[in-house]
This record gives sequence, C-alpha cells and structure tokens, in this order.
Amino acid sequence: MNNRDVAQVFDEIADLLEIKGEQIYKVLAYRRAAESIRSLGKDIGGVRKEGALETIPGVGKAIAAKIDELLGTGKLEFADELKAEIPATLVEILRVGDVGPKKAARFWRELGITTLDQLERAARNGRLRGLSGMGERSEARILASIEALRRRQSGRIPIGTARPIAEGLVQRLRGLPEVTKAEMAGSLRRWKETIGDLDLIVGAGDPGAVMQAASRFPEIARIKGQGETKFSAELVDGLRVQLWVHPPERFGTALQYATGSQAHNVRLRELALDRGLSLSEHGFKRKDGTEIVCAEEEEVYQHLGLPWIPPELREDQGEVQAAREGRLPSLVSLEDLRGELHCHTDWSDGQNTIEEMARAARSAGLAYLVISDHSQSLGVVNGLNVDRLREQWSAIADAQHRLGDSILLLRGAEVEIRADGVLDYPDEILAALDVVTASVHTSLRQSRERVTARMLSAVRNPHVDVIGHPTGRMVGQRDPADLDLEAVLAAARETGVALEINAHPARLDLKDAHARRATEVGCLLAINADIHSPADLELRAYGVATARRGWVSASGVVNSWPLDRLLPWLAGRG
Ligand code: DGT
Ligand code: CA
Ligand code: ZN
Repeated sequence: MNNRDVAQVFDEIADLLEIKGEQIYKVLAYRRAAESIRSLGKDIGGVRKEGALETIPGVGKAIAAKIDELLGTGKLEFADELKAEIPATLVEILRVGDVGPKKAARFWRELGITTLDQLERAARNGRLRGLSGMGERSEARILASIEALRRRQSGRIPIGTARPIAEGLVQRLRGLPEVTKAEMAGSLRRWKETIGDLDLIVGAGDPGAVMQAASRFPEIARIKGQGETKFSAELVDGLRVQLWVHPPERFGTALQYATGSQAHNVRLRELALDRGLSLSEHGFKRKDGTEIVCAEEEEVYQHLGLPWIPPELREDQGEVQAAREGRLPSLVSLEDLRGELHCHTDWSDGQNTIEEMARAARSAGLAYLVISDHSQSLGVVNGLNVDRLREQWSAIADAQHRLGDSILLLRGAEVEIRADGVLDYPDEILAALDVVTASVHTSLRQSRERVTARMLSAVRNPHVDVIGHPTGRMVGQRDPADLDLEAVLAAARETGVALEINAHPARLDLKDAHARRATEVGCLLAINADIHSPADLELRAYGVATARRGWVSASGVVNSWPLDRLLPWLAGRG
C-alpha cells in the first residue's frame, strides 16, 4: 500500500461517515489525515517503521493505530464495519461528479435511493428537484455526470458523440497535401451505436509525413504508438484514435480491412483461401507470391466473386452468404426519406415555431412534416391539453397558408400511453388528427406483463398510426422496458401500425437487431429524428444507418413513401 492507497481509505471512511450523518468534526479528522498522508513527501511505510506516525499532521493515536492495522494486515476492520452498515452501492453514487456525501445521504434518506440506476431514474423523472436546494439545473448536471461516469466505465462512446469528432478529423486529414483519400473505418463506418475507438484511414504516398502532420492536430493530446502503417493517439477528450495510412494504390484492401468487422473479415479471408488467395490489409497474395492490389474497395469484393457489401451489414450476420446468392437487400438511404413524422415545436418542448420547423424541413428536401407535440399528461414538457391542441390546428393552417404548397403540414401528436394503457386524448380528438404517434415516456419499469399489455393496447387502438421509440431504451444509459417484443411485432403486423426507429443517437429505438426482426415479421417502420430544432434534422442519418444495419429497405418505411401513397394509407386507418 502506498501513500495514495492509504489516503484513499481514509477519504472513503470520511465519505461513509458523512453519509451516515456522523459529527462533522470526526469526518473532518479523517479528511485532514488523508490530505496530509497524500502530501507527506515520504513513504508512509517508512514513517511507520520509525514509529513516527503521530508526527504526521492530523494523525493522532486513533488514526495512527488504523494506519498501523492497514499497513500490517492490508485491511481495516473499522472501514469494513462501516461498509456493512451503509449500502455499499451508495459509494458508487459518490463517484458521480456532482454528488458528494451530503447529497448522497439526502437521496438515500429522503428518496430511498441507494444505486446509480435509481438515482438516474429519479433525475430523469424530475424527482430530485423536489428536494430543497435542488433544481432542474442541478438535476441536469447530475444526469450529465452519470453519463460521463458510465462512459468512463464502459470505455465506449455513443456514435452521436464519436461521429462529429471523427468528421472533423477526416476534414483535417483531407486538407493535408500528401493525402489523396481519407475515410472513417471500423465501427464508425459500420455505424455501430457505440464506438470503442475511432478508426480513420488515409491514402498517401508518404505515410511518415501524414503521421507527422496528424500528430500536430490540436485535437490530439498524445501519441500512444506508431508503426509503419498505423498510428494511435489519444484525443484531448480522452477518446482513442487509430490512424491507418496506406499507399493510394492499396487503399481498397486497407479500407476493407480496417472497416471490419473482424468476424466479417474472417469470412472474406475464408472465401479468398477457397480461391487460392490470401487476403490482408495490404492486398491479395497468390500462391506463387505475386500480388493483387486494390485501390478501390469494390475490387476486393469483386476478386472474391461478390457484389460490394454496404459497411452497415458487415457484422457476419449472413451478409456474405446473401451476397453470394445475390440477395443482398436494397437498403433504405437518407435520400429515400420524404417526410418527418415526429416534430416538436415551441407549443411543447421544441425550440422553434411551426413555421420555422416547416421551412427547415423543406430545406432538407422533405415533402411533408407532421407536427407532433406532446400530449397533456406530460406536464414537464408542456404537453398540450385538448384546447391548446385545437388552437394548434389553426396555427398549423395559418403556417400552411404562408408556406404555400411547397411542403405539406399534417396534424399530429405524440400521445402518451399512460401507465394504465389508456391514451392521453379522447377518441374524437385522435380521430381528428392526421397522424397519431403513441409513445411511452413514464412508468417504463412496469412488469413485463403490464408494459407489454400497455403497448399492445396502443398497437391495437385503431387511431394509432405509429409507435414512438417502442422500447424506451437510452443507449448506454437506460435499459429497454421489459417488453415482449415478439408479441408487439406480431400485433403491429396485424394492425398495420408502423414502429418507429427513433434516430436520435441517444435512443436508436428500435435498435438495429429489432428493426431487422420487425422487417422479417413484416412490420412497417418509420424513421424519425424526433426533431426539437432545425439542427435535429441531421440526426436522421443515425436512424437511416440503424435501419440499414437492420437490413431495412425503403419500401417498408412509411415516411419514404410519397404523399400519394402515405395519405391513402393514413386515410385507410382509424
Ligand atoms: P470498436 O472500436 O470496438 O468500436 O470496433 P471496431 O470494429 O472498430 O474494432 P477495432 O477498432 O478493434 O478494429 C478496427 C478494425 O480492424 C476491425 O473492424 C477489423 C480490423 N481488425 C482489427 N483487429 C483485427 C484482427 O485481429 N483480425 C481481423 N481480421 N481484423 C481485425
Ligand atoms: Ca474502432
Ligand atoms: Zn418526441
């Protein structure tokens, strides 16, 4: 045990005592001891041998005995007793940046919170702000700290964080004179929902020069390693980057290799071997030692007798077999989307007016936009009661009048499926809406039976057209509701309700595997960005990628349909 380890034990004791509500002078005694041990400047083991522990400032008889026990046995009974008395999981809460022992104690005593998950749920449901001295802002800070903690623990970051950073780096790389091509590779290019490290790949004649230049990018904090074709670094925000540099004439094999997935690459190497070739990131080698180099990735697949396989499919989930048999799906693309069915405005928790959102949607090339603010029971987001909803209809008509026929506005709502399964508006209101999206935002932790029954009642409601973010999961932060998804899919197929792929990178719900299953079952889907501001329209790319990872074609996505197909579909529903 070194000085820091010992100091940490005393800090932990202080935390536990403070959570326990012990006299503050006792708490401070342990903190002071921890502090002076940390700044001691010589090895505490040596001080103990000299019998001089009590000469350390803040260390009296009692604490000296504890240091002695700790260094002698590696354990401290007093600390173990405290841990037995106070829920051990509370210490986990202390690792959240914005929560000290005082707050942890209050969460425990006043709200019964003992775990990180419970704290997060309480913060999301707005329960923390009920405590005196806490407000919405401190609640939001705690949520952000929990996210940061989870990120540190899992070592993976959401794709919504990773891609913008990677895009910036790719632009910088493309600006270098030596560079002919620069692309994302790895899980970034396959659009996995979380990213371990950023793989970037460059085609350049002089790899050394590129690595030199890249090492001076302001985003790069330190170089972790450098080889002939690879360079790894840590960014200032702690993310890791792998930069692959290959000569332009070998860029195709290198890009294919670096894109992965590893399991997909293994399949390709097997196919190559069947043809007497060995495949590496540098190229193909024939048995006689001669090489085939590929500048383009398509050529790699061609040499294996395959059509090019989109990166989103490269997970060894049957894509190589499908490619061999000529039955790769024709995947939905961003250009296929003709409308957004999920738009919030400043009538509820959106940031912009109906007209501003409509103009933004039109600029993004959309032909229709469904205004779908929250319904009345969601007070925290200013959900609309029936009177305000009716008022909104005239506002939509006014906006439509000003916009002319350049984009069609439809009347919608994101209607809460209440805890008992009842929808948040009466039937005659639902019937008057063009598009009804039913979603669950609260009571997600109900039993499997209840939450499934609740979802099924929405799917079977004849007025419901779309189920919003069906499982309620938040990537890396909140588990999905305990839904019987197969039952929901079967019912959705039967009633023709579309299931949303919510494109927000914090949600991606349905996720890739669920989207694939939904497509296999024959359900309709909708890809919506759940927009709260014009900038959110860009998030549609994450939803499209999730759909593509789920082997989804445009024909099964209702908002890829032109109006002359969408409107009859809507009219044919309740
Ligand atoms: P990540 O970073 O965990 O989100 O996932 P990836 O897929 O980006 O994986 P990563 O960064 O370990 O490696 C990037 C690519 O490099 C991977 O997709 C395929 C290739 N690769 C890495 N190691 C191996 C390997 O041992 N064998 C093969 N065939 N490919 C590999
Ligand atoms: Ca990676
Ligand atoms: Zn929404």
